[in-house]
Amino acid sequence: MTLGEKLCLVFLFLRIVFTPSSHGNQVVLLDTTSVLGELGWKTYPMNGWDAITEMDEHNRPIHTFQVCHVMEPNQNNWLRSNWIFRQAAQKVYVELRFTLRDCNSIPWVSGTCKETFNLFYYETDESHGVKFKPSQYTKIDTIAADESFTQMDLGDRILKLNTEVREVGPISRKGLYLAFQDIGACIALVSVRVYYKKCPFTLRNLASFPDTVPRVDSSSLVEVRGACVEHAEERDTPKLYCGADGDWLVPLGKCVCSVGYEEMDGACFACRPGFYKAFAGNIKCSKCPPHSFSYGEGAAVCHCEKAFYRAERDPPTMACTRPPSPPRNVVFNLNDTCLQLEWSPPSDMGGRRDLTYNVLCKRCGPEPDQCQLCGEELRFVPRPQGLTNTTVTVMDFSAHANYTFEIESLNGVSKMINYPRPVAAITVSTDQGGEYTYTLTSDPHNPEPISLLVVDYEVKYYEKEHEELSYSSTRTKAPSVIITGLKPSTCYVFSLRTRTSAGHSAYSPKYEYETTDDSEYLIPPSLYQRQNPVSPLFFSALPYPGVKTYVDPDTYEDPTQAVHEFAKEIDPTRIRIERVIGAGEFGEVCSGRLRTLGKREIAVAIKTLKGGYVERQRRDFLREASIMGQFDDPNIIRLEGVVTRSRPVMIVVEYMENGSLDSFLRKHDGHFTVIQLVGMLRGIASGVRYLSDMGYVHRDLAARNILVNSNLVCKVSDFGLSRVLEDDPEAAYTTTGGKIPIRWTAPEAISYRKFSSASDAWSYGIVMWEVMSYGERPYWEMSNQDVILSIEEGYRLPAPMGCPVVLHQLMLHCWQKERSQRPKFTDVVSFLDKLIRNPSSLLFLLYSLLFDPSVSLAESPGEVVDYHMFISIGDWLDSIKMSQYKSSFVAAGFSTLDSVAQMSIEDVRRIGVVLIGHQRRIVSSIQTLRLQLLHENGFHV
Ligand code: ACK
Repeated sequence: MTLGEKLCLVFLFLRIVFTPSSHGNQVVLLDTTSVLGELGWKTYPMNGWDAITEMDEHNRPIHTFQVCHVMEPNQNNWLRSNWIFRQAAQKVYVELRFTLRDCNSIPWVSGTCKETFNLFYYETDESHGVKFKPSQYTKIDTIAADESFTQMDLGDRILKLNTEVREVGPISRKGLYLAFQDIGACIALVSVRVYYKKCPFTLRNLASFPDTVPRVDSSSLVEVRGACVEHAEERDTPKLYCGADGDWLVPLGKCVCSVGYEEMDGACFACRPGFYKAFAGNIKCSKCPPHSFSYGEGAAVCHCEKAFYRAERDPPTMACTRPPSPPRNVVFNLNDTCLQLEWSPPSDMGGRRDLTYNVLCKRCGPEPDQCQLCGEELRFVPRPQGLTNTTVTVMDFSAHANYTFEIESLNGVSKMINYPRPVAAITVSTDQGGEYTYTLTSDPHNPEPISLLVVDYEVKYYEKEHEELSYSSTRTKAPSVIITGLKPSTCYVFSLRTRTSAGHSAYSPKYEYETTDDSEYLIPPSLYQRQNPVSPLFFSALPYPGVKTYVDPDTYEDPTQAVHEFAKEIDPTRIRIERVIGAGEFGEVCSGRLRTLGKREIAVAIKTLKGGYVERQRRDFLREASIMGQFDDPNIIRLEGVVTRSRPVMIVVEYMENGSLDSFLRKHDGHFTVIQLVGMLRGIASGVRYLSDMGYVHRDLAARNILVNSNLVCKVSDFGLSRVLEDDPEAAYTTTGGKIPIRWTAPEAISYRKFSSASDAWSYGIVMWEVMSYGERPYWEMSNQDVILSIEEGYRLPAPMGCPVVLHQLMLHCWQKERSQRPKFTDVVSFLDKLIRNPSSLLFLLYSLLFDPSVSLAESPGEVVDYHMFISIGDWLDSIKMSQYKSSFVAAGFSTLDSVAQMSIEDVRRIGVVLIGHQRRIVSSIQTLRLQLLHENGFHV
């Protein structure tokens, strides 16, 4: 083949539009499409690879390398890059764009023509000039084309460009060379891009995070501390984690704007004149309160206008105030025993409410200037100073004297002025002396209680253990009420208030009452008699109406009795232990056989209690059997029986061939279809639904506590209430003293031990995440403390790779902070059933619709869900981030998913998608769509 022929194969590249594929989180170390001068790459031998540089329409060079010795045998042509400085990279990505010619399309080359080439690298600390030793190079991969091109394609002038990316690393030398080995293919290498990923500089929560290079090991994250932006200060240490793909994850902590600064678009700006901010925090600057001002920028407080003040304890948010004007309308009322002074409040309170009055007494002689302060002889009721009412009574006057009373009004800022305070004065003369008796006047501020008409009573009650977080209440017009539905043996707190024509009274003091199993109970009438005008109420507790519920074995005085109530005793001669499969808290776990009474042999797992146990251990060990024995559900591990009358003590349960779910998934990473995984999740949800219907809260749902049998049926195991947590290696002590598997547990259960089926729902969401990520550790290697913090701040685990959005939405639903908003297990089961019946629904983003129990999809087998009504072409294009083509699709008449599923690549080009990357993305989504429409039941990720 002549050079001319070769070039004819490859010149068409010049027509290729280069779409830059760099992203914010890539640092490019080499990009042949942007090198303006000579590339200077070396070829060995000289006549192997050809470097061909053409100019594009902007007169910029396009460097390509081509080789096409397909007719000659034993080719070994090398092309070596320049030395590439690695900068901060620990691992680099090499993106190659090339075309490879299909050997079938070239006549007479069947023995010699190849369709691959090899990519190599060599790490060195410096450039080696022209020296090149292939033996120093390490092979990265053999590169083949996804799409090779044939003569016909050329005739159509359609060029199939392949893009392949390979990872190289870890690398530790200063730089590296790349080398391309051709062994007889027809290749044109159009561009080579070498880059590494970094988490780019970012601002989050008013903290800046520097460019950070991820760890080489893709499963671990780099923890990065942020620095507060200018005029901001730390609240909780701001942190982000840099993930392997250069994405920032899990924002924790934050900075807040300092005093005098407010947040705007991620920065802190000084408050404008006339505004202030007195506290650090994410609040805005406020306008200065009345009678205050700030001249400069960044004010922490506003200063008071002249003649206005702030008292020592006044907050900076309060208006500036001034002393009050004097009291008005002073009058007196003298009877034969005492003097009563009365006045009206000042017309100007100075803007405050802390008004008091002082009464100053002067006793004067006949001349006005012969006044002196009254001594101790007068009595003031209630007192002379610090009066809050506008009246005072004065007694014990001397006969024939003139008294002047000055009444001054004061408030919190009166101290701030030292000029004479405004007073109101009155002069009183007496003409009679001696001892007086007096009668107490009635206090106008303590009027007789007014009788109001009772409208009804409201009784509020809640379980003492749950504090006041959730309570029930009932109203009654009658002065007694019967409250039903109380749980037996539970302590309740009652409190009562009255509604009168004037509104509600305050709640009465709390009254505690513990229900028994059966008795009716009357609360002693005297209890509420203090709560006038409330008549006594009577309470009557009735037992909880019942479906079958779980019985806590701890309520049995003799735990052995509980075991025998719920578990069969097995004759140990019927058990054959075969091998040890693991270690439990109390002893070994073995597999073996159990001869049933029908003489059949079944596979069982046998948990043993090791010798030398103390009674408490025996009781704890058997507690699990007492619990398990109460359950009968296909998704709960089945108890066959116990051996308690001989040694060793054993618990015999059904055998689960695939062991625990977490290790099973890790062993089979990526092996299952989404539908298979959803099937497992459905089983778990159904098991927990059964438990919650029984009133049992598991408290330790986690993939490690789910067992899997040979049919991939998942069953919930590990029962034992608090004991379970003691024995779980994941459980950590919390500040409240409990031991809790933090990563799996709902926040309210961690912080105040509020365990419920809703906290089980949270854990179930974590199990979903474990399943969809094939046993990845929730929150990776973050510390427990950071997990708690990040949950508190609203962070939730992202969707695992390949996990359909609807499933992640279900997880997020389980991780609602407000526990009443989490889904009920019965709804989870029916939701997952819908997905299983209609695998195509996994594709769509309409979680709320699918979750709605009233929406049923394809109830009868064979009926295919009509999701077309749920999803538009627009939704579909949005979901693959190709929204810009909406109008092109519609204009060309592709308005339903069905019609899109029929489209070919030519159709996609014809409607105006020119960029090759976009064509690829759309076509690949169309292929998925088509697959889903065709194989409703064989859906693979
Ligand atoms: O992950 P695994 O193989 O599954 O290792 C643990 C080990 O015993 C200690 O608990 C396995 N195991 C527990 N119960 C059963 C069971 N019913 N069937 C099979 N394996 C079980 C568990």
